Amino acid sequence: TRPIPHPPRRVPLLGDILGMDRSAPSQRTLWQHQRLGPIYQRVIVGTKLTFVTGSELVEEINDEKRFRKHVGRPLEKLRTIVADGLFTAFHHEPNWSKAHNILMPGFTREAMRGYHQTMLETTRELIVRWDEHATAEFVDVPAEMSKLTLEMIGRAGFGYSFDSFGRAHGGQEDPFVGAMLRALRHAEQTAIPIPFRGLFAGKAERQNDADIAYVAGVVDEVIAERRASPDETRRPDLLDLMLDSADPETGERLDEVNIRNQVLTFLVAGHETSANALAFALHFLAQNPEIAARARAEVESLWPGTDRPEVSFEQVAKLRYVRRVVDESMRLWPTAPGYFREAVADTTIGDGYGFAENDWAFVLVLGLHRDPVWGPDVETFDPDRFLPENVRARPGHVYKPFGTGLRACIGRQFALHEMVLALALLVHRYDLEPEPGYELRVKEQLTLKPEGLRLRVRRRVSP
Ligand code: MNH
Repeated sequence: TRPIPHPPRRVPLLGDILGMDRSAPSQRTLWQHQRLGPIYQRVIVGTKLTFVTGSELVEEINDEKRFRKHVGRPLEKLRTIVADGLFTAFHHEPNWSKAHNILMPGFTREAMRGYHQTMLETTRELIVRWDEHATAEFVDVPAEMSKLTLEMIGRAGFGYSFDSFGRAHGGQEDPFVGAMLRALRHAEQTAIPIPFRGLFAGKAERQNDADIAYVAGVVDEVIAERRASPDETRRPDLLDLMLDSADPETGERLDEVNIRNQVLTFLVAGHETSANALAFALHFLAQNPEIAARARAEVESLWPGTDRPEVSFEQVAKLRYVRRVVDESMRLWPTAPGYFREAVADTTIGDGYGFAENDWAFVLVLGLHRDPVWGPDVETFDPDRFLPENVRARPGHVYKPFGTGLRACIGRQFALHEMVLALALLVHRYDLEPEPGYELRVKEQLTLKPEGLRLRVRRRVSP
């Protein structure tokens, strides 16, 4: 084997601690790759952190026979909230395959058909609000998209509304949302070690315990409510699947605690990534009027001259250009910036980079999506990269916004349907105007998000 490249300046004992950036670790890692090549390693006090981004190396690391998902430190931290839920389960935990088998029917094309109307109505509620308030002011795009996607997964998955667009909370968000987001941020902050943090953390820890307890209590109520009033006539949603069906392999059902972990997992994994991807897409549309015009031409051709389009399930799959806008947004800014893999047994990748069993690497998708196979102009936003002939000309493993293998995103179809639908309705109804002088800054909180993105939305279609 040969040594993996590392940053130039090693500090005695501590190792490669120089040049870390806690506030933007993925963007920092992208920059390191640009200097050090497709694989590099930091050794910090004896702990190896390996980063991979090159197309050929990623192809090997994605090989399910040689590598599997690794629950990296940020995911491990989330386990205080969601334990062995699908996203954070270790490969050997029996609840993973049980829950996977039970929930898969909730993510088929037929299941999407069942969620479609809910997604449509939720987007219409957002539009009603934007019509009332937004035209004069700038819209806080990431915040609004976050409400939208949280409502979509809450309602479609569990029949639960956070009342994000209502006035029940005097314009404030549901306390569940605040508690969940605080707990998430807390898990993230403790994912990166800071010496002596524990000494000052008493108050934050107590708040966190209270937040987790509150969130768990709300989910238990949702489950209890459903148990008390089952509805046989409704299409089964994710909650029904978990309450009423057994794993075909083992014949076993999910236990109460695991169901709660899964509900929280879906609320967490299923809303911020989609919300931020939608926000990036709206940014790129606002910045590229000719691309927005093409997207608009496509939606206009489906719904000419109507103010309130009746969007059918099948029509969403016909929005090929809008879909390419979504795909290209996730290429430049994959909102899940990467994923962890670990070696199943001792192995080497490339020409001789050694991995012992269980050694892990972080695949920086942010960098993979800028690999030379994408051409010379990787920073340019160009949806036509996803024209079928261009997709066919590239290897499949260079576009991985939803991860890879057995543990890839179970919600991919859900996310694509909601994003294409919402984006189509928004460009159909509004002209998007950027805030003068805004330059994209990307904030990292587990997911990537366009920081401070505000747009003015002007209604296009008159009533
Ligand atoms: Mn999602 C896993 C990205 C939307 C539910 N998701 C993953 C992984 C990536 C990912 C990457 C793999 C992580 C890893 O290897 O450690 N997910 C996304 C993106 C979007 C997204 C970029 C939107 C855009 N995800 C959604 C939605 C849902 C969802 C929507 C639910 C409705 N995701 C999951 C779950 C997992 C997951 C659950 C864990 C799957 C498993 O390990 O079995």
